[in-house]
Amino acid sequence: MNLLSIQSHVAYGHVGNASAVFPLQRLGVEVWPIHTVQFSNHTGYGAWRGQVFEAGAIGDLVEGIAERGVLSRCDGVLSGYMGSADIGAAILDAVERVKGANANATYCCDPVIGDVGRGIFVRPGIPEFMRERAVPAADVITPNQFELELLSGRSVATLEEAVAACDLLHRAGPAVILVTSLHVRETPPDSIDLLASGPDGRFLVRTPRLDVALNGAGDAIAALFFFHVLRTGSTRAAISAAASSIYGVLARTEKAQSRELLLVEAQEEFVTPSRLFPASVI
Ligand code: PXL
Repeated sequence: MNLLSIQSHVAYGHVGNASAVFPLQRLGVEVWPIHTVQFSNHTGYGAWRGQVFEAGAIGDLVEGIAERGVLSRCDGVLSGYMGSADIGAAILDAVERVKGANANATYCCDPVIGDVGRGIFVRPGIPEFMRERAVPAADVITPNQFELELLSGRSVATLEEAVAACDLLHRAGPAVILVTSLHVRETPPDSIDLLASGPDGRFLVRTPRLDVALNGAGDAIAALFFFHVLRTGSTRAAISAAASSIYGVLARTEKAQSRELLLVEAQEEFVTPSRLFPASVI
């Protein structure tokens, strides 16, 4: 499997491509990473250095890959943190280009906008871009609860409301949706839910809530979920595999009290998760 992964990169730690690329490689994927920004570290630290790349740099790299004659072998595009709406437009151009070369290629958009604790952490214009352009162009999306509410324009306090918000987004385009970090009325206080909705049905995975304050887990789970959707064609198998792997990594990270995901140390979790969480039908 060959995947183009267009997202942020950090030198230290694990968010964006620094969170998505290695798990995919560990699972045997040839990843073609293109970085939208290169920062010293993730923005959750409050301070960082580095650059947001010009939108033109993305098209340039895609052009260079096309010149190698391999674009038709690209099975999918994964995008995450965009940096600017211009970069978003360049990503959608890349998706169009890949789909032009391989009609079976799939686009997974992780609509990175913010989360419940921090609010919106991307530049102005990105939330609108995600809602109006990126989500309609995507085959798979992986919003967290905060992003699901923002994209659907609905509040999500119950499972039924989460499903209704997903249905609204399905109508906008994507056939497969994974909602991460979901905590609704039905979720016990010591748990966290993942909800997936696709052509084969709607599925829930509930895992214990871990005491970790981290960035980048969403980027890894989007990559894992996309991989397993492509590999199995089953939303149910994909949510269970992705949730089990990420839980294993987070459990190790919690145990070590690490501020960064222990992706490398816990890499076996991508291949054989220590604990399997089956998905239930809802
Ligand atoms: O995990 C999302 C993310 C991606 N990229 C960068 C970030 C963050 C979250 O903090 O800072 C650069």
